[in-house]
Amino acid sequence: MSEAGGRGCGSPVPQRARWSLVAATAAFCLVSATSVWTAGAEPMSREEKQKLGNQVLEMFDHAYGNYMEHAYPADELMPLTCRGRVRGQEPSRGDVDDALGKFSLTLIDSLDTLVVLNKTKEFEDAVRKVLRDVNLDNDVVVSVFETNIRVLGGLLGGHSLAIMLKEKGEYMQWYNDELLQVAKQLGYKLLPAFNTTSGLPYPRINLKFGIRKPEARTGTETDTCTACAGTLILEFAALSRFTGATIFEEYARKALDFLWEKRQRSSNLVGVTINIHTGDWVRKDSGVGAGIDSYYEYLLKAYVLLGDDSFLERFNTHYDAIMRYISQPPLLLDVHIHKPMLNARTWMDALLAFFPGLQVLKGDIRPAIETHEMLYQVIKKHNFLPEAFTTDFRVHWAQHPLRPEFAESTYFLYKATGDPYYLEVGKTLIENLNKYARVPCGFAAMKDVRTGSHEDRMDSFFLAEMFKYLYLLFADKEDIIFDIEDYIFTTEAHLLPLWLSTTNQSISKKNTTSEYTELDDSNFDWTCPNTQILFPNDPLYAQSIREPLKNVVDKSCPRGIIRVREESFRSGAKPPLRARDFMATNPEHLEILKKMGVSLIHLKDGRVQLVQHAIQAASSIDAEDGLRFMQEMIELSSQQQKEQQLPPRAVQIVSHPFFGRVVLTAGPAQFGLDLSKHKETRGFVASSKPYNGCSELTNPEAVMGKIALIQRGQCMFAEKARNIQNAGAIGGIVIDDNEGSSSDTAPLFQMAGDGKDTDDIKIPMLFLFSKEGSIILDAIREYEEVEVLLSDKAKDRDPEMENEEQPSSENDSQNQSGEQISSSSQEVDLVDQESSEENSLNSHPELLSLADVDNAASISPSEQTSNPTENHETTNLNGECTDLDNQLQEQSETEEDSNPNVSWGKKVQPIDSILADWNEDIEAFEMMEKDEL
Ligand code: DMJ
Repeated sequence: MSEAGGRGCGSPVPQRARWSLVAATAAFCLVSATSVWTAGAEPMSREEKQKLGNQVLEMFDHAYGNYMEHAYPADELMPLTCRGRVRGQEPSRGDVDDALGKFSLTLIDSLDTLVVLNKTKEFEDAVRKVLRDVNLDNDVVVSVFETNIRVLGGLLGGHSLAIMLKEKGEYMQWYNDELLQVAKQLGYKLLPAFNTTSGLPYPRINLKFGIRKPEARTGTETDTCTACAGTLILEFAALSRFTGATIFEEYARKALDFLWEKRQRSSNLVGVTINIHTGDWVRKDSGVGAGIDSYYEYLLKAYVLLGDDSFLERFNTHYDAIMRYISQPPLLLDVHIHKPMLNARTWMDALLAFFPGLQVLKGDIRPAIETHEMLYQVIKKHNFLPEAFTTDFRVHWAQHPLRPEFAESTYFLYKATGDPYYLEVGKTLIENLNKYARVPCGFAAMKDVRTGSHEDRMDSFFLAEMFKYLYLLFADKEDIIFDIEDYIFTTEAHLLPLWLSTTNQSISKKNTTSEYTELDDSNFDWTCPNTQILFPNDPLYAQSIREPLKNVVDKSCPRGIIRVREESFRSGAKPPLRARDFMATNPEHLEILKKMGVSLIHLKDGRVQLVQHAIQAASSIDAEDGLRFMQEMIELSSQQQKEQQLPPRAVQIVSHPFFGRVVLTAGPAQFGLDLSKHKETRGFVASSKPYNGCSELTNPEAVMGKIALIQRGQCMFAEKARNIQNAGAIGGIVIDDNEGSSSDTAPLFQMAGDGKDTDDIKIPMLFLFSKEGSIILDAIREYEEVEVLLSDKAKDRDPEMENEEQPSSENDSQNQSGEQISSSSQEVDLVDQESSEENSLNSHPELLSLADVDNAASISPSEQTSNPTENHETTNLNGECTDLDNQLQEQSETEEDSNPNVSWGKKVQPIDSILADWNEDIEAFEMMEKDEL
């Protein structure tokens, strides 16, 4: 450590102080930044900050209190049904459930948050509960990564603060390292996962039986994600250094060494997934979000915590590559590790929102401000960051599980700049959480940020991270009972003390390899950021960086911002044809296709099929353009398919005691009132008799003027609609008859018509899976009168909703924009889910097919998929639309000279190797298409 201490942050800085500067770079910046801050966003008064801090405390109590009351000792709270999530007792959600090990996950993940939020008494109780109740010997298969960051990290964070409190002399006087003993037990339980030749851990382990034994039911996996294998060092090293058992740090270091070895040597990037036996990259796309994120974070933080220069060298090497290839400010876009100038995606995932925070720690503030601002614009549009969004800021995956990454970056940027703008950002996050995610029994994840519908899910990281970062954002030093700068945040925001760097250091000494000394470190930044340099007498520095990005989301053009690699601009050549611009009737485009080795086949049914034979391309560069064109076409077509489907709708319970807080995701109908074009429909609910709604209702007086509940099955959806409409219902909700089905686990679908004219159906019809439906049925049992709102997007919950005491159903019918209710009934065949899904598929005959034909990809897009003029634009950062050709031309002029990689792709490659590369790309692309977060 002393060696590192001599090089970092200026030699005169004493070693102890240095850790603090590096670990809490942000705090260092704050000291300087607050002193220079004089203008820009209005400063926030101490009172207002305290008010917001108190609001965070109240919100935490609401989340934690409901978990403890209704879910504990279960792993997580299900905030809509107000009960614990116990693995095996709920329908499986796939990989997400691998975080649940029947070890009271949320309690452990919340331990150090309690101390940060000054709830010392509650912390003491919580530690006693962990020691009394938590069992680690469960026959359950868990994710090694999640168990490490949430449970091992939670126990170590709890232990770190327990010993701090004990030392202070008031609380935890009875504590004798008991949490550390539990952590050690867990550490030993995870070790069998490392039994691979590479040293990379298996992704999952059975807590009771380990791996590979038949009873373990795991250990046959071949791949893991880079973050999964590369996010262990902080917790494992802390465990080793706290206990003296060196094995943990050794194993984590070995895994990191292997990943470093396997980096793609020419780009210095890593892929998303790796084979744990061979070390081959399974997915060769690379970004800073899902699958890789915390690998980078842990390299930098391992340097901070352990003082080992090799980690900083590795981090800086990767960071340089990230900034060269992935960073396209304000965007961060995935690329291929072998062809890093080639974008692998046109969308970003929400996990990358942590990156600006990491850039602050690194001291690279400008791009951090830019990316954070872009993300904030997306949040302002959708209230939350959708799980994935496109380069032109449309929603790609609409969920939001209350992730904390954006709050984390906001906190670090505030610490670095002292700019009160970031306090306002935090205030917006608090408001949105209360307005859209708060439910009577906690906070519910967003199922769809566009509709405001909820998922019955409150992940433990919400308590471990979100409240910590939000509270710290508004807290002054005296609001926290210990010095936060003495600790480093793990990726789950658990706190590890920096003094660990000088304790039990034997492992780091042993493992210093010679390779690192060979690295050219002339570009390496060994110093901490200095706000005096970052903001040279310019209090408006951060604001001036944000300003051009203010409208980046609203004014973005449909085309989005897509980088095109340099060789596309080779002298005299036009930029390559983009899939969005392609017109099958444009002779010039057909000529370009031919050059790229792409042939166009007119099929009998009117569709066209594109097939690429790389060998027929005019040159290797044209062939590569062709490959990219095909990839874009695949992505474009699948996007178009998604867009052609009706978006989900929302059923919002507005009566007492819900007052709009519970929003359920509902499937739309291809018939009846279109809720996206009409005012929402509001009314009390009533069950129809017969419940399946397949014949004339026998209780028309009960459903008249109300929203009828009908069970799925036995007849067509349209028939049910007609029957309830004839009885005078103003809307209908079809509830799935498959018990236990849920939109958490099954894809939503649209209710198809009956193949005949359905214009006679005037009322809105929505579909709920059984779990969501039973929330309404339970509410009726408990409160009798239950009023709901059917809409395309949940209405903002406002005080009005709580005051509006049960409006009459007559008024509700008038809300229907005077729609006439006509009656007509038709005899139809029986229908089930399959047939209605089939109908909706049939309405999209242009569905894609992707095939390998002699090293060629084929695709069948519709002929009308593009518009040559409307889309021939991209956006600049001022939000103005500019001509893509000009922009690319300008870019090429500036990049040609300066970019050392400019010759990449101009190299003449043997055709065999190009073909092999293309096949790899196609495989990777197919893999990405299947990939989910
Ligand atoms: C957290 O569990 C950790 O931050 C992890 O590194 C990735 N993200 C989740 C929360 O989004």
